[in-house]
Amino acid sequence: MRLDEQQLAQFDELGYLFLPECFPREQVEAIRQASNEIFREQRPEIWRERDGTPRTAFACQQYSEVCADLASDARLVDPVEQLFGEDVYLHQFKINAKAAFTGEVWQWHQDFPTWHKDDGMPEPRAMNIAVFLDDVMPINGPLMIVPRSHKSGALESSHDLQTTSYPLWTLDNRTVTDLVEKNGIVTPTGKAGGVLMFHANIVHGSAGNITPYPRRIVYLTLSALSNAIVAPTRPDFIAHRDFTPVQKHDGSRLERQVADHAAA
Ligand SMILES: O=C(O)CCC(=O)C(=O)O
Repeated sequence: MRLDEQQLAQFDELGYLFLPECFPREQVEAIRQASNEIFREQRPEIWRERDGTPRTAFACQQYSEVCADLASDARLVDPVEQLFGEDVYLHQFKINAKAAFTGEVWQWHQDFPTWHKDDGMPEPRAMNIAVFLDDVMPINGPLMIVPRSHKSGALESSHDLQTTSYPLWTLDNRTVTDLVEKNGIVTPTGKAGGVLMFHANIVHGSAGNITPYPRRIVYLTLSALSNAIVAPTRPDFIAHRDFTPVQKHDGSRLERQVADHAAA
C-alpha cells in the first residue's frame, strides 16, 4: 500500500494519517479472536492495569500466528518504508486493550523520547502504525493527537512511574497547553479495520475508558534499519533486538488464516 502525494503532504504537515477501512471485517475478526486468546494468557509480556485488567500484550507476534502475519503485512510495512526510504525492522509489537469500564489513560507524551532514553534509539526515524480492532469512537478512549506537534522536535519530558502501571516519559501540562492552544486536538475515530500512523514526535495520549465498549488497537513500531537501538534498558519483549529487515508479504496470509478458521 503506497501513500499518494496528498497523503505524504498531510503526514508531513500534520504528523499523522488515518486510513479508513484498510482491513476487511473478516480479517479484523480473526485478529480480534487471536487477541481474546492472547489476553486470556498469564505471561510476563502481558502488562496489567493496577486492578489486574490486561493493558498491553507486548510481543504477541512471537507466539500468535495471526499477529506474526500482521507484523509483516505489507499494508502496514509499505507506507513506513516509503516514508523512511529504506527497509525497516520491528522495534515493538503490542495490542493495547483499553478494556471496557477499566481501561486506563495514556498520559500526554511523544514516543521518541521513550525510545531514545530507554532504548538508545538514535533518531526519530521510527513510528507507530496501528490497526483498530474495535470501532474507535469519541467515547471509548480514542487516541488524542495534537496535530503539527511533531514540528517541535523532542520536548522535555519526565519519567512518570505513578499515574498508571506502565512507566512513560510524559509532558508537563504547560507544554501540552501551549501546543494545544496553537494546534488543537484531533481524535481519529473510525470503524475496526482502520489504520492510523503517526510521527515519533507527535504529542498524543488517551483518556480512560468507562464505557461498555472495549477499544483494542494493535501497534507495530517500525524503525528505519539505519536507526537500530544501541543501549536498550527495557526487556526484549518491549524493545526488540532483532534488527533484520521485516520480510513483508501481501495480505493473503491473513486471508488464509480467515479461511482456515472458517473451515475448522
Ligand atoms: O493506545 C493508546 O491509547 C495509546 C498508546 C500510546 O500512546 C503509545 O503506545 O505510545
